[in-house]
Amino acid sequence: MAYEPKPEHKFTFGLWTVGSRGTDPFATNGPTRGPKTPAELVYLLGEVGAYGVNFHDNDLIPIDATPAEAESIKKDFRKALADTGLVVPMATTNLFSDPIFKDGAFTSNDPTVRAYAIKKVLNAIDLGVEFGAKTYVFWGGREGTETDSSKSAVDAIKRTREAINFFCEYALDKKYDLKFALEAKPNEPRGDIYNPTTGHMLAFIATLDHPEMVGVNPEVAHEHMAGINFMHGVAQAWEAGKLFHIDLNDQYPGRYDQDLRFGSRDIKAAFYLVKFLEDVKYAGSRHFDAHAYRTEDYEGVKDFARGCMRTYLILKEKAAQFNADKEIQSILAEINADDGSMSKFFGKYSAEKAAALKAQPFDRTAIAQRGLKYERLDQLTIDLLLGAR
Ligand code: GCO
Ligand code: MN
Ligand code: MN
Repeated sequence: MAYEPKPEHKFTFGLWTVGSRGTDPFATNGPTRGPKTPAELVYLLGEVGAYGVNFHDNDLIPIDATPAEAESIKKDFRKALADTGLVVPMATTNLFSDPIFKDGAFTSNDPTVRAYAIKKVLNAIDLGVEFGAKTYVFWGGREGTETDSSKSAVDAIKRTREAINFFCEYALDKKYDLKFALEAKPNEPRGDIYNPTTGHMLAFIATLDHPEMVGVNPEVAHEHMAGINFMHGVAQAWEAGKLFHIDLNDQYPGRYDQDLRFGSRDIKAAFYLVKFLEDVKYAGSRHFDAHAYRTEDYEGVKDFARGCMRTYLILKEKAAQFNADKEIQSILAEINADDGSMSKFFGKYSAEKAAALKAQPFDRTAIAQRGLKYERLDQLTIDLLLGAR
């Protein structure tokens, strides 16, 4: 079967993604789909061919479950994993749904909220590790403000740093094989969220006690909400050795957080992203953090999940076609041509090099007049994506 998802593609979904009941962001418009248990969602994911399932602590175990209830849910979930062969590569904590987090978790002004948040994460890490998670995500959905009269933006960063440092030490102390991935988002559900982009997160990670344990989990929609080029941020994270996880979905800029099926909005951006991930041989999960339209029943949820994976695989094929296309490659070879005559000026600084470079004449006008064929190159890419090539 063409474009069939296989375990080696590492396609994963969150319990909260296929489990989304179609509640829309306007709270008066409630669910359009009935609830499913975590085990039922694992069977659904098994049916569509996913490789793994991720969860927030409370996707699996409700926040007010008794220990006996928790054990019985875990037992059913474990059985569903064994029956389907699905794995749990990533886990995370819900630090945003309960009203206690109305003004943040790690960044709350209230020390009891901050302490409760840290305790909740410690338990959630144990739960994730119990099911084999190797990546632990932090998304600070409520770590922000509506009014900047309320909080110190510097304390917010310091408190987040202290919390992440604490969790790194906890994982080391417990000898967990775990790394952390920080997920940025500019806004929603808060008016503004601290560390709003992947770039902010990368800078923040460099200030941690164990930066080697911490990377990023960039999400398509979040960077599109910020109006920036997602693939560029992913590439920067990759180059820094920090691309620990990725959240794939889609989003129109300037709208509320839409979580659309991967590749359903900006096919070209999705193509460059898939091409990048495949070209560099990114080995991590391809996690779809999206949900089906509110119009769908659970058959539509399966259509949604299958669509995410199918589009990824089609774009992967297009990327291979791009790399094999003689005309595209000859333009790329031409625009990347290097006769070596400038090599003596690059690389490590020396006084001689600087002096030689200052003495070198450059014909600015002639260089600037050269056409770069990017129009042709882009149209070839469009032809290829539209199936006309
Ligand atoms: C969102 C986020 C979340 C996180 C999830 C895992 O916009 O709501 O993307 O879905 O990814 O909480 O950390
Ligand atoms: Mn999101
Ligand atoms: Mn996400």
